[in-house]
Amino acid sequence: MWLSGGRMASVGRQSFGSCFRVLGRRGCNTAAVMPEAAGFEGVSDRSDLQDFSVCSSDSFWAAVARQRLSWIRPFHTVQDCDLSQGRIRWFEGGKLNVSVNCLDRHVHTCPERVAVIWERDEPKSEVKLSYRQLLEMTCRLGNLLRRRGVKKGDCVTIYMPPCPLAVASMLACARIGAAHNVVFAGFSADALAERIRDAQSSTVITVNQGVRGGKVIELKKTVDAAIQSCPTVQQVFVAMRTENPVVMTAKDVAMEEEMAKEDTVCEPAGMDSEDTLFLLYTSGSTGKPKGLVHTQAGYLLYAALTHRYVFSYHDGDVFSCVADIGWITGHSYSVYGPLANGGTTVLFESTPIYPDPGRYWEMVQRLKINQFYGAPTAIRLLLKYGDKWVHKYDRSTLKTLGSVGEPINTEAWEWYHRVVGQGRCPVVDTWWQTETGGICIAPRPADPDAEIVPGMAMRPFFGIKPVLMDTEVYGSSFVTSNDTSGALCIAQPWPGMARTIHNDPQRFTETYCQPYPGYFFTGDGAYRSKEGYYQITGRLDDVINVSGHRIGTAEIEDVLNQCSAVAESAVIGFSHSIKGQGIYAFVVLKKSIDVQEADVTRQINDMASKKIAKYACPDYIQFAQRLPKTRSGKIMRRVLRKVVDSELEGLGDLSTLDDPEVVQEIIQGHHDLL
Ligand code: 6R9
Repeated sequence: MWLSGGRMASVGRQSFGSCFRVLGRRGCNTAAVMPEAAGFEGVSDRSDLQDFSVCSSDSFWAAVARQRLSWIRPFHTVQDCDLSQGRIRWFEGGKLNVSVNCLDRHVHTCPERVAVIWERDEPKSEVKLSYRQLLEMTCRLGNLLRRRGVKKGDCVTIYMPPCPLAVASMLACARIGAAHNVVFAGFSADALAERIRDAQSSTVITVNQGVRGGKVIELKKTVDAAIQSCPTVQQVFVAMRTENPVVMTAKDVAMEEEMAKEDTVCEPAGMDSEDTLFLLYTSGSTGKPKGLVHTQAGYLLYAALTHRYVFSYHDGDVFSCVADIGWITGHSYSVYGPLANGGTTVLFESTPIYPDPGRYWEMVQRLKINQFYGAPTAIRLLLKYGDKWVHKYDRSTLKTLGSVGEPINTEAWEWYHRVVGQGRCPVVDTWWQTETGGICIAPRPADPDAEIVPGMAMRPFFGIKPVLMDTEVYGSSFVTSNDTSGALCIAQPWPGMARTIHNDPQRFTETYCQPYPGYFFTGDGAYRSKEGYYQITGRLDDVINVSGHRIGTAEIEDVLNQCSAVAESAVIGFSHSIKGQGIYAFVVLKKSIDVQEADVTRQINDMASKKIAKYACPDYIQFAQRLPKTRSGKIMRRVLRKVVDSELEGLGDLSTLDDPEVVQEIIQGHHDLL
């Protein structure tokens, strides 16, 4: 798998002036790399194609969009974007329907091909649905939504675990022109309510109960509690995941019963390219989650293209992304990417260790999975259980292994590659975000024998131009040299990127477009190696990543500060061997209240799981008399981070601290806690 260095030179090329050059090489193999690129003049290999996709971005995306998507009406303008203004518009004038692209066109050619394999929590009880069946399910639901008043432009909240009805719900919204807002079914009633209110949904779709790792989860009850504070909600569709009846109220609709009455044909709405396809909430550096807006054509195209080329997906392959559909990874690589490509996608409802740590690999053997896409936190967990759980099962069908959500450490990468993939499957460490819509940096596509460096995302995808900015100087120009680090930005728009933040376009511009005017700022730091490969080094803002769940420290602080005995708090991330990052909370109690620390700890954990989700509970709580603050009153998180990381040598300049003695108290408290 080791590649000659020549190919890499183009990856690291940073010159804006170097527009696409016709290299005049003979023996064109571009069609083999990417059939859509067959007509590009002067492009004779993958490296040329990468250059072309960036330098002649409009020609590239126009050709790919025409060939990959089915249009009701062709677009007249490839793009109209100005990153400095936060204006991002692709394929205007075009009309299409996303559900037709994901279903109907495959039903015409191969109705009985398996679209979805639902790997239920109960092992060996998978359910398969053909494209024809998934289309019928989607149409019945689309008709039901329409009959019950859901219109083009409405936003439906979906609170369901991964299952065919959840996929059909997403596609039914797309069919009738409604947007969806999928909320991770591990979120609490308060977190769900906040998202329903922000999205102003009048319809919620859920299941009676969820089942995960053998445990029953009361999802319908959570919805009941959430909608108490959501005046917009008029109806709740309830599907039956288990046989246990739940109390139905006047707002509730028995989903399967009502769907059975509907027709299996549903007229698809003609949607403009830039109509909203979905909202998806994600954490930022303030307490309030951001509802990122993704639109129709550009998102679908980018999800489909990255799915096919990053994972080398071929017709007939079985693709398995084990992320929950409540995250962007589930949207792009369990649902939209694979289905737009007419693929077979596995929906995973369980956990990596249920009923035992062989679950993934037993599933790979039974379902003959060809591409497996998972999170480093799960790989690190499984690694600790030993190789025997992997060796027990036949993994010879596997061709590509993927990793997403957080940096993958070398030990986990090596184990994934050597033990799971028997050293013969490329491991693609894929970097991207809710904001980017799809994978932006990954080792593939590249020549099949191209080098892959452990723990590095490496190469930009077609049309992506990463740049590194000097973190000390906001608004500065990008760094051109290699073997350097900086703030990761993307220099030009691509079709999959989020368009705005629902209800808060100004926050979108401020967060992503203004820090480095004219560039999309990702919030991550990255290193570019001598060869021009990218490695993500972590967030530059106050966002941490717990087991792949992205969460703002401000969100957790918000909750802690609501506990009656808490005067103030500061939350930071620390390095954790399985979760990637853990949560460390510094808490100052109110002097006026007499409480036991153990009671406050209990209250904090209850509040964090009630207001956000279980993963938001702190791993450590350090009670302190006061926090280190600057004279202007800002908590010096840098100092807290250094103390927790035991880097006492590098505490840095403490001269702006109001009272430097606090630092000694904090160090002592940390010492006592461990
Ligand atoms: C897809 C997804 C995005 C943040 C992102 C970064 C981190 C994602 C990564 C990675 C290192 C990778 N991240 N992939 N860090 N290597 N391969 O995870 O979206 O939930 O929005 O999180 O996750 O910090 O900025 P999202």
